[in-house]
Amino acid sequence: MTNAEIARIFKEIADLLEIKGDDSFRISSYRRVARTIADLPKEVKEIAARGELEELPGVGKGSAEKIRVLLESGRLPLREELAREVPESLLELLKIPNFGPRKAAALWKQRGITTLEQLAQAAEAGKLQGLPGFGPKVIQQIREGIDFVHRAAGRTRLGDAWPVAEQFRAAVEQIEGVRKAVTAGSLRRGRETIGDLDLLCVAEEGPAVVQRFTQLPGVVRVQAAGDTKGSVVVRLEEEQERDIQVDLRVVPEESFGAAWMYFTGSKEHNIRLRELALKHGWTLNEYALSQLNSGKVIASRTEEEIYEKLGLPWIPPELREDRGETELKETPELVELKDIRGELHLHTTASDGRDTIEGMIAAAKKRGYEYICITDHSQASVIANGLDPQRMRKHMEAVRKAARKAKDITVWVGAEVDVHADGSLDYPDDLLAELDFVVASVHFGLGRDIAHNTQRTLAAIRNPYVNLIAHPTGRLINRRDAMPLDIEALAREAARTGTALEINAHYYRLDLRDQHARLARDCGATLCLNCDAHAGEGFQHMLFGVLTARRGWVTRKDVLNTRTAKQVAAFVAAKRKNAKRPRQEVGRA
Ligand code: DGT
Ligand code: CA
Ligand code: CA
Ligand code: ZN
Repeated sequence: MTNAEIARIFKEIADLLEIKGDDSFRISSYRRVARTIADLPKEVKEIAARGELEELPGVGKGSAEKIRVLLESGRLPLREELAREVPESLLELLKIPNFGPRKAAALWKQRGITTLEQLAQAAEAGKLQGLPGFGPKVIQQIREGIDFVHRAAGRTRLGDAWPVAEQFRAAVEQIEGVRKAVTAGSLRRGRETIGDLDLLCVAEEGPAVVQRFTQLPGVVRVQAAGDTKGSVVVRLEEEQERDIQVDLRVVPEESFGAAWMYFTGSKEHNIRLRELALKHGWTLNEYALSQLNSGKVIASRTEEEIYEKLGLPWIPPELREDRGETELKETPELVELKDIRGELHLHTTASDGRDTIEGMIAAAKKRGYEYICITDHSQASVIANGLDPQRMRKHMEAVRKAARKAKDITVWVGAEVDVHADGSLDYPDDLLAELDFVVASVHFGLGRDIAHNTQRTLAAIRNPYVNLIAHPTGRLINRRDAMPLDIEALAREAARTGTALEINAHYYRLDLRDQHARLARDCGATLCLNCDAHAGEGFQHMLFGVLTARRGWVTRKDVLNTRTAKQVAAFVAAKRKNAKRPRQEVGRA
């Protein structure tokens, strides 16, 4: 069982208990366990094997026992018992915006409604009238909400949400009377997927601004329009039809810092800060940090002031997840977009890219990069038009020729070489030795068990010519799960051998993900951020890689491609010095 599956079961238990009307303390303890497990950088299975489940935050004796039962049998008696007491289809209803377990309970107990379809029919037929808490406005919201559920199933990838957020932020800033507009919520924290978009603006006339907001181009439906907040639904211009909700809050200048902090979240981070405030006899909300008794304001205008009063440095939004950031003594120097000097994993028309060697060099120069390494696919990637050794050698000449012509940029030639199921590489060592930089990737057979997957990648890391493991887990967000891997073992070996691990910056991948990147860094591994660009525009995704790295507490010095070309060459040379001579001789004979 994967962590995600276990977390889902705990969340469902909490929801079913709440619908049933159980004890609220019990409900929130199940929710806590679900969150802990969902965020774990390691496999629950391993933690259980070491007998360390109870060391996890929020996991007590009872929860630990339930996790063990789940791991052993794949089933949980409590979950099945609840399914006999409460119709499971009610869980579907909870996907409707502003619709919680209590409303679900009312529909079920008082109207016998148990599915989304029944609810849709009842709402259409006017059969919800007279139900307490279901006034005409709520019923209308539910009707629209069901529609929304159908088109917004799941969360939106960061890279799909980002341009919409920026478009709306800029449009809000243009509304008369608005002094500034910023993004907040999970988008500002750089999460890999986004539930809804949160915007905040400073203006005196709230209602007028909200009115204009609900009329902006791109809005397909208005969910709510109040004096200081509005909520609309926007259609994403994607090949996949999808809607996303955009929330706007209007605040006065003097509450801006407090509001930005509050609506940036995360909820868990906010709770920590409120605990800190309480210790001083203060309270913290979206308006201000103030005295509990007198209500006297202590700080409210900027985030910096509020953190300072709480005895904290300013905490970058990417860290605000209650993962130890409130223990920080100073703001860490996390990697920034401007620190990135080049990329070491990209493609051209020689394999499956859409731009030529010269085209990619020009795009990299336009971005201000000091160096790039062109890494087309090896032969095993047949669908990606991978190159056999002969074609690769010709391609190497072409790149070297282009490199000599290129001005103000260092151009290396490498390859993205497949790692076979047995851990061997798709090119012989003598060919690898001719390349400037070698990227190794697992593209096929990701479904094997953790031990096999880990051994396979470890073997690649141990090859003296391999400099980077690309998209280590192979996941595709919302499409394909990560392959099970012992990230800690890989990171230790990567650190020992001088091999970099990628944070693939493409927003479909973001692999290593935030928590894995943090673990890798803690093990001393060097990370490398690459867009895996298949065309010149591909370089624009670097921002998402940087956000992911920052969420993993990664600093500039942890990242290979923040270093100079000379330093990158030295990184490669240092590993090659350890190349096993005899093996090389055999390869060349
Ligand atoms: P999302 O939209 O699911 O990707 O995640 P967020 O973090 O953007 O969550 P959202 O949109 O529900 O709320 C935005 C922020 O507002 C959230 O990060 C923290 C704050 N917030 C919302 N509800 C609560 C709450 O009940 N308590 C506290 N302390 N903060 C809240
Ligand atoms: Ca949000
Ligand atoms: Ca929201
Ligand atoms: Zn690639």
